[in-house]
Amino acid sequence: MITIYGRESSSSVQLVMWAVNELGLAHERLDYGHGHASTKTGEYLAMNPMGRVPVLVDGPVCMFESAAILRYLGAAYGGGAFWPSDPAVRGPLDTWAEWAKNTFTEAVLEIFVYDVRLPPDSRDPSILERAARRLEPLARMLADRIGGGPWIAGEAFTFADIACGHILHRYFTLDWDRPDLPALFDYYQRLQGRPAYRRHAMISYESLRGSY
Ligand SMILES: N[C@@H](CCC(=O)N[C@@H](CS)C(=O)NCC(=O)O)C(=O)O
Repeated sequence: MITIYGRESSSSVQLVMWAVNELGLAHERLDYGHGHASTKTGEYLAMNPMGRVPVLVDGPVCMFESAAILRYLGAAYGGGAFWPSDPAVRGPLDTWAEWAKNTFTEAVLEIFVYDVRLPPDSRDPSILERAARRLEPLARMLADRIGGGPWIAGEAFTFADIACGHILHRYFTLDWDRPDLPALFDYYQRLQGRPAYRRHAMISYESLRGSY
């Protein structure tokens, strides 16, 4: 049985929860992090010295960093198309997975912090303008990569779709001046055809409003 520690409102937890459910793995999720059980206890810090969510425990395996957890799940349970065994196939997909987590998601989260986390009276519109200028070309890159898809790899749904897609609910629901990118919007619509995406990656962030 896999245990995931982390609140479902965290985008990093959503990435892991979507993956676990997409792969049909038996698991439980325990509410830890902002507004829930503390991640600063000695017991939790022994699992993740960063004191962040998520943590995944699978028998003797204990991990943090959602992107690493996704790769672990792919290697351990993915098989077939989801986690291609050929490095020449997996490597280029992993490029997009890495880029999505470290570059694209970080840029979306900059707008998330502005639009959701900051109390309205401490928002400086120039921060939003700068964040939008950073995100727009990245969104174009992702739209160009997806093209007609249907998925990042083409016909096969893979771990790279989880890395790229988990943050799109926020990308498309935050209040900012999004560029018109039909390929990206169509991809987001296709993702919504996957029950695990709808249930685990389209979570309300209302409980986080004004929480900075
Ligand atoms: N790079 C880490 C980021 C972890 C992280 O910053 N998690 C946030 C939520 S997305 C967190 O723990 N926030 C504090 C809290 O919930 O107590 C990962 O992908 O796992």
